[in-house]
Amino acid sequence: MMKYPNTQIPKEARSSKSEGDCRAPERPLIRHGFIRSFVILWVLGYFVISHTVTAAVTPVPTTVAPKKIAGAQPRNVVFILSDDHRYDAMSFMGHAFAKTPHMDAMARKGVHLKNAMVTTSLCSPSRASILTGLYTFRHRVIDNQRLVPEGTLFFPQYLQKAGYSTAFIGKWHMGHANDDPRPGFDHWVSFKGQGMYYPPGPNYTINVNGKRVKQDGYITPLLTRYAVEWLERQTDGETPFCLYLSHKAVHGPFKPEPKYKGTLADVPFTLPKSAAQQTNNHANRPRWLLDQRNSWHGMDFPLHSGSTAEAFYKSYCEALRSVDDSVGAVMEQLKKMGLHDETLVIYMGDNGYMFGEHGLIDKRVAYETSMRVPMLMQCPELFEGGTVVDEVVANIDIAPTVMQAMGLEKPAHMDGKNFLPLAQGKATAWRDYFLYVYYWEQNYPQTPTQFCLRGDQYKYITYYGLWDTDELFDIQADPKEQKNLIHDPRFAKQKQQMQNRLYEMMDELGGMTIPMNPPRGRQQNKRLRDRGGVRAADFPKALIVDEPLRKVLK
Ligand SMILES: [Ca+2]
Repeated sequence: MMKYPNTQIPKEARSSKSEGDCRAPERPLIRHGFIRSFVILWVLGYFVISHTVTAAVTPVPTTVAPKKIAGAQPRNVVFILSDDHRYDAMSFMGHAFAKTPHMDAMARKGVHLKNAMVTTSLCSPSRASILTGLYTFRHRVIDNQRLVPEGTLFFPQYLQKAGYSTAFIGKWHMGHANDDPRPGFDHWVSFKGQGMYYPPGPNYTINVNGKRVKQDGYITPLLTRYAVEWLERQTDGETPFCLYLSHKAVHGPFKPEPKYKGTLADVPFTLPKSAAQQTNNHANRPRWLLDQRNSWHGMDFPLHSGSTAEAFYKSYCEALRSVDDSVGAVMEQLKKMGLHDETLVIYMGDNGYMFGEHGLIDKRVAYETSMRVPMLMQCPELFEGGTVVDEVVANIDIAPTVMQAMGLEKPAHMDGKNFLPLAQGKATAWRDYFLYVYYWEQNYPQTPTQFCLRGDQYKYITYYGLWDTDELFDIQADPKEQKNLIHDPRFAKQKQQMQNRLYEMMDELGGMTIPMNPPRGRQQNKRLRDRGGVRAADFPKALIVDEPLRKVLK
């Protein structure tokens, strides 16, 4: 198992280095007095330490310089992204009512990466991680409200520079302001912000290669049609291509295609067990979580509506049918072109979604149903059908993986790793812990900043900047994350180890600053009075004492 490379100077070395500098007799600074020298050198020493930490992370370059892997044969890639598709809403996963025959076929004929996660469970940050190969604290796209920062590099820029054919079709959603073509794509079909399932009026248009074009009907088959038409044009047999098909579905409010609308109305539905107000362990769950239940992102007041998790979940799975059809249509087109066996197709969701788990709807949080995503991969020339990958792969790994498949080296600044060898049974160093981050935004104030470290057995979550309880779960014994072990003295050592490792990783990866944005957009902060909306939740039991901790202050 691989640990993230720690290229920092160890603590002992750091302190001896700055002490050594202080003692260096030949330094002219020493002549100006011990105290002044000490202060100056302490500052210099601090700079060396800060510089050392920053230097552990390779900066994003200012130029795009693809490096071809010697002897590698570039492969065509189709990357299909859906929006908010949770990891288990596929029929081959045994889901109660989701129907996904084409995704099932991908799992059967290809690879199911069953522990795929996102480093931040939110549309724009996750999409930025996919496109840049970077953690959120490095690309700094922390909410859904604005454009990417200046200097952001998208992996298709490398593909384009290498002479490959590239297309982006669908939802971009990093900023609402415009849908202009972004760098790295020869062909562009997109729309502002979230896009619309149906055109909201006769004059509504989308952007096709810089031209305003009317949206012709329901969005998912329309994007599929644009994708298939572009594939049809990739006929020279020499130029490798990369299609990035990015669906608007199945983002809420969920609107299924007419042929699927209402088809799940009568199927039985059971809320997840964690939706119940717990009695046994409820006392040590975070206050923010109990409060969120009655909020825009809670099951008691979902999107400030009188609707239910059941109604949401059913229309979501109905809308998913069209995304599944899209997967089938792309596969069919590749077959028609004779490229089916040699093309790498990857399907993925941009973040998870909850329908009553922990009393919540939506994503953002570090619980499994939020941070896990579906991921499937197919390429008969590379992988045996029915392969299952257990290792944790993530959105940051997509860029290095696609680049590897297309015969290009991973640029040194990217955080992710190529996961192709995992699916081929080849020995490869891999991560032992997975790091998750989410940053508070004023628009949805009910979800706090959180950092999470997920290992094979334990998951540690800290809510940063909040007087509340952190959480520790044994995700093997308690996969539904119902029993917060953080106040159990038997797990004190485990908690400490996880906490230490979390901050070590943040330090190694350049995550020890919290990115911030000025507020923008509406705030969804209402509570429904008749569901206990006036009062906040009780403090966790473990934080309450009955006696003063010290009788007298000495
Ligand atoms: Ca999303």
